Amino acid sequence: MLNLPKEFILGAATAAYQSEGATKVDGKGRVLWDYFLEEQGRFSPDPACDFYHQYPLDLKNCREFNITSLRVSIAWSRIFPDGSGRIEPKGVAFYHQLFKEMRTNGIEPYVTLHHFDTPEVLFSQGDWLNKEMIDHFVNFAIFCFKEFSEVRYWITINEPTTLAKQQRITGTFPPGEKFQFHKCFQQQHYMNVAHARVVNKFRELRLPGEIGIVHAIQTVYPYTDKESDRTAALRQDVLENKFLLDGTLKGSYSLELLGMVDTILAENQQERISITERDLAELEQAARKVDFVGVNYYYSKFIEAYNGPSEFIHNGTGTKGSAKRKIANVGQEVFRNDLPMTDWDWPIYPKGLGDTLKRIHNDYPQVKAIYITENGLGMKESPDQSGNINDSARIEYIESHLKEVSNVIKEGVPVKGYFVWSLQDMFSWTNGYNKRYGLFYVDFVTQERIPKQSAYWYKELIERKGKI
Ligand code: BGP
Repeated sequence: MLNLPKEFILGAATAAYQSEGATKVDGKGRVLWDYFLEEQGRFSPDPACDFYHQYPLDLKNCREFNITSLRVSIAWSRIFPDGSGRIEPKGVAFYHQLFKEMRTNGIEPYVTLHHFDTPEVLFSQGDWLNKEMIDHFVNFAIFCFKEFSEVRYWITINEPTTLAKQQRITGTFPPGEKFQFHKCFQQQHYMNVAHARVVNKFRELRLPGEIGIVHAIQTVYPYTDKESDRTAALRQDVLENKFLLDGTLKGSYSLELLGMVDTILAENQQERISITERDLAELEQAARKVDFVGVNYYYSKFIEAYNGPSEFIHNGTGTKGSAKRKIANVGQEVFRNDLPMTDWDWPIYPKGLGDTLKRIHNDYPQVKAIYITENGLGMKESPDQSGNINDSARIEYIESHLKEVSNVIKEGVPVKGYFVWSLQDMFSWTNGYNKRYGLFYVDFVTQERIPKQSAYWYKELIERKGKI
């Protein structure tokens, strides 16, 4: 039995590069992924689910299925093809049309400014490791704030942890670097500063609306109670979560935290990162001014001490049991046999979401509102003989995570909404097209949409105001 507050928002989420397709039309500039995917040759971001042309259909589906809040992102390189300077009017016009169509269908846009899609020109200049990227990002953000007055909810950056980790540690995001801990932390810091500068500008310009950031949080637990496992879990948490959470929600890094960062760097023979007084002042100011934090949660990690060489094998095909995740002088992930696992080796553990929400509330009490901005289950799916998609596992997944949300709300944690990832099937950055998350099935050849069983369930949940 689910019992969410009646004003609780139940929405869905998308991201530009994964859904729009149309990467070469209407003057769109290239992004970091274009070359990386071309070189890999595994799959193409075109046509994805062709949201660029099919959005009226997707928004109509939202309306018919009671979804009145939708997360979308603005592709930076549709507006500024080179990341800065020249503006592409067709890109600007597209987002005006999109927001207009959303309003016509009674849908509130929650808009992300950076969802993994740095323009190629800026990527080639160092991406988030080049401090000038921050200036360009602030300019892009200010342009969007002033231009798109249709938007009331802004998200600065999606999942800084995923970007930093997958670009610099696991090698699964472009440029594909591995175990560059110094770069990972430096990039995290610069993204914290970029987020802070955008928030501070937003307030300085006295713009209407609300602004926040979206963090992916994989809740980290020690595999056993041994001290060595507890230390490993703490380090993993610093690497993935705490440095970003403290930087954006507390607005400072404690000496203890910086000490742990230095230890991880020193033990991996890498230099310390640079942080200026001015950066810290920006962080401190922004943490007081942020309106909400978004939490993307998919799975938790159980970490055991590990001192061998770093080894990371990405399961990007859905071949269960093929992943390895070991980080030297940090820890290795243990896959527990007692927990259900997705085909991509992500343990399903709803309690991790509840624990993370409580942690945010306890450690960052000034956070006024939390949204689950992504949560969902990736599966290999196809219609059955009668053309239906029975995704009861997804319903179970969503329901069990929403139960955790409902429990922590009763304990006083200010969770205001939940956005299922994803509205429709789309392309997954490192897994391509066979990892489907949508409430709506997409035939990527014909672009036909079919509501899955989960879409009907979600519709009813919204109709019954979170009580089912
Ligand atoms: C988050 C991203 C999304 C989406 C989701 C699912 O990290 O914000 O863009 O991709 O994860 O991940 P994946 O596609 O790797 O299964």
